[in-house]
This record gives sequence, structure tokens and C-alpha cells, in this order.
Amino acid sequence: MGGLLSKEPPKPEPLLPIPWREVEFRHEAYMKLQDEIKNYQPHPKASTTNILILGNVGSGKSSFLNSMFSELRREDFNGRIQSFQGVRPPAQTSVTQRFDDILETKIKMEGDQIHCVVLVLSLHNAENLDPALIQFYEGLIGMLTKTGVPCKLLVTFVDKLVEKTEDLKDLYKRRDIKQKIEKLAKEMRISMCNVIVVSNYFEELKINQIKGTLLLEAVAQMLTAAKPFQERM
Ligand SMILES: Nc1nc2c(ncn2[C@@H]2O[C@H](COP(=O)(O)OP(=O)(O)O)[C@@H](O)[C@H]2O)c(=O)[nH]1
Ligand SMILES: [Mg+2]
Repeated sequence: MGGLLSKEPPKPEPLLPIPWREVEFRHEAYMKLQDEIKNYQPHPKASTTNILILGNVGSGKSSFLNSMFSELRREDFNGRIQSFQGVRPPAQTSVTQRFDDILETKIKMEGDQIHCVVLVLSLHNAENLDPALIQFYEGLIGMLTKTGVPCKLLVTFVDKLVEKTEDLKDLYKRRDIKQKIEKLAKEMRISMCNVIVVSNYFEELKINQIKGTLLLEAVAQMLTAAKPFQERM
């Protein structure tokens, strides 16, 4: 009982000796990502790159798009990024039904080939995720894998698991974070190499290079995944 009352400082989370994803946080690396995205061109077989962003309400889809737009230097991207049209699922339907509707509506609306599907999942309260959602993701990932459409799992809210923004630099070395994500990835049958982790801007007034690097890295990964698929079309 005494343990509950004694005020021990929180133990620092154990770090892996080697990160499971190499992300370079220096300014040059950040600028390199900016240039890579700025100079990105779809494969000549495709006129645009269409990325479908899917996720349950509150997973951080809008925040990710807003964060991404804040990060990309406006002058470089004027007119190059077409805004996304949000699709609102009808209320009073099951998770699976709602997602089926989103997919169908999107495909009917645009009539365009999707070159990469991004599933957005919050790591906050990840233990209490609706099993129906996980099951739906697993089915969708299986279907995409069969048809060869690249699929990424975008994990948001990782800031909830670190004390300060600076600690995000060690995100890919945190054993506890890796374990949480591995469990989800296993349930959804998606490979860890297709997982991208970000912390969206939600209260800050200015962009910062650590979050920015993770956000740009995410965009670069999506674009990189799309291109070989465009080539095979
Ligand atoms: N701490 C934190 N909050 C986030 C993050 N992403 C989104 N949020 C917050 O979560 C709420 C829902 O996010 P939103 O982007 O609207 O989710 P959507 O329904 O998927 O579009 C908003 O209040 C955001 O500020 C994140 O990475 N970290
Ligand atoms: Mg939204």
C-alpha cells in the first residue's frame, strides 16, 4: 500500500540500442526531405498521385493534412497539391459498413485510380480500439495486398507517449512504443516497414523541426510507395 503513496519519479522508458527506423533530425536532412517532396513527379503513366487517407473519427486525418500543409513551403507547392474532399459516412451504421461507404463513395466520386492507401490510427488509447475496426483494417489490407495497391499505416498521437517534443527524436528507439505498434501491425497483418509514425500539430503556433521531419518523412514514404505502383498500371 505504501507504494501508492510514495512519490517516485517516473522511470525513463528503456531505449533500444538501434532504432527500428532511421530518421535523421538535422536541418540538412529536413531540407533534403523538403526538396525530395518539392521535386517529386508522378510516374509518366499517371498524371497525378492519388492518396486515399482513411481512418476513424478523431484518428487525426484532418490534423495530418493540416500539419502537412503547414510544413510544406507554400511557394513551392502552389497549385500542385489538390485539396482533399472529405467524405462523411452516414450515421447509425456499423464501423465496417461506414468504411465500405467511404471507399465506394470515394471511388465513385473521383473515378480515379488510387495509388496509395493510408490508414490513420491513433496510438492514444490504442489498447481500447474497437475490434471491428482492426478487423476491417485487416480485411482491407489483405485486399489491397492482393491487388498490389500500396498501403501504409500512419500512426498518430505518438506525442502522448513522450514527455517533451525533443524526446520524439528517440521515438524509434522506444521499446514500449515499438511493442505497442508491433501488436497493432500484427493484428492488422501489415509489415512494420509500412508503418509511419507522426505527431500532428494540434496546439502549437509554430512549426518545429522534429515534428516537421516526421511529417515530411511520412509524405515522402507515401509518394515513394505510389510510384512503382503507377509504373505497373
Ligand atoms: N496530441 C495529439 N492530438 C492530435 C493529433 N492528431 C490529432 N489530434 C487532435 O485530435 C482531435 C481529432 O483530430 P482530427 O484531425 O480532427 O481527426 P479526424 O476526425 O480523423 O479528422 C483534434 O482535436 C486534434 O487536435 C496528434 O498527433 N497528437
Ligand atoms: Mg476530419
